[in-house]
Amino acid sequence: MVTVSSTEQGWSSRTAFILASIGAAVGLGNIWRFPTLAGENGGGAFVLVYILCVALIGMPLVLSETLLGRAGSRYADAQRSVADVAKQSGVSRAWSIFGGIEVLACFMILSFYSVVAGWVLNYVWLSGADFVGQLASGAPFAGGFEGRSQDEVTGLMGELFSSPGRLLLFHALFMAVTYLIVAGGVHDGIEKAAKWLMPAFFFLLVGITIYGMFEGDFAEAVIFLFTPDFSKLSAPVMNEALGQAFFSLSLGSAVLITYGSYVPQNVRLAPTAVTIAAADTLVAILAGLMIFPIVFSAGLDPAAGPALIFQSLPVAFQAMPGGAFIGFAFFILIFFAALTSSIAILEGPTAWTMESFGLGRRASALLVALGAFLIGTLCALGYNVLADVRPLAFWPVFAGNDILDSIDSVTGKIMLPLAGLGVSVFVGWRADRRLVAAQAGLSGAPLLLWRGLVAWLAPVAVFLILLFGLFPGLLA
Ligand code: ALA
Repeated sequence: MVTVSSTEQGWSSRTAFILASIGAAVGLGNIWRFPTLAGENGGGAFVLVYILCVALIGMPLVLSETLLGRAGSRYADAQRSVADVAKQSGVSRAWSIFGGIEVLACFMILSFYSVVAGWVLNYVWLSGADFVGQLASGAPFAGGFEGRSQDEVTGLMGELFSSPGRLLLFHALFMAVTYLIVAGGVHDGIEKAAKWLMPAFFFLLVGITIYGMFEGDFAEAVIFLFTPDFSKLSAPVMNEALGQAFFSLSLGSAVLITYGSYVPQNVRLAPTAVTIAAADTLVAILAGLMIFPIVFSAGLDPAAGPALIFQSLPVAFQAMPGGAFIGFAFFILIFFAALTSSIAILEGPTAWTMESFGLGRRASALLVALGAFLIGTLCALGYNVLADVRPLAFWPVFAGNDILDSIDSVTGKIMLPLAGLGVSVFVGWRADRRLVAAQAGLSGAPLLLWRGLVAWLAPVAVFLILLFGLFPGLLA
């Protein structure tokens, strides 16, 4: 048996843990998925349900998962951490099945995450070449993609999707960078990357949001994001919001348990969990406030779906002063966010592989990265040679999904909430109460409140939302 955490260095400080965890949380989920879903589901109503899901279910579960990781910190992998806590609590180790679901979900997410991050890299490349070209021609403040028609700019995404080689090249490149960082270890790889990338990310985020305030239609964006239209709410929309909260906070996906296992015992986990959840939500809202002013000022459709940031925004950047530079900075920002998340998503299954097969970090990370790359390849081919494939055609709510969307839906709408359900029941009802309270660092009313949310609200809400979200016919 290889005891991973005994052979690994943990985080060097509380700040390092917070930065790495915020890095894990803040990613494509915030910048790509959140604005897309908010745009498709009517804006304010979705945002409200999302915030409630984060505050009442997500935040308490962030604490539950990190404490499970630390309490079972003889192991870094999620499955064995849960088994260890079950053992310490004198209950069946079968509860570790939920840790196992988390590891599997994490692996599946990595496969498509890297494909979408590859699209981002493609746009970093295109917008970078565009900006350098403008710079060379002595017009550094020109709009983006000058000299190309609007159709040509929106067509860039179609060009990418119809080219398996290009999709796979950037998918491979992104996975390779992720691998190199994770292979460097917790301290010298993951922590160092977070310390550089997160401040750069925040700088770019605030900078572009301020730019949007002056150059975009900020007022309309605020109305869109904060005026709820409750007629837009339905069980599938609530399932979508809950799944998004899980995805964005990296819940139910082994990440927080594994990152929690590297936390020193003297760090108080409760305030840390609040910081992580609050920062992640703030970034999602800021991302909305960064993107929608630009979308509205260009008269574009906020419900454009997944193409919103890849097709709509480059068109908007065309007409904006300094658009070439802002476009380039925007895609770099998404790249940084995606990278700190993919590192965490690779780390979860890597810890499991190290433990399960007694392999070293580099070999384990390589195995996981290669496996996810292959599944990701199918996702990428789902836009061209496998475009007709609908893996979940038998299931009405997922019937129209292509390969990438199918994996995204199965993980985001089923596996993550299911694992979260298991974790909430385990921490709320089965794990040793004193152990849990001591790890959480809570007592008195805050402990009661947290316990109530984890033991009662989370299981009931997650169960109902899963049931009616997946089988909306039950409500009819
Ligand atoms: N939590 C990561 C994100 O939001 C997966 O992108």
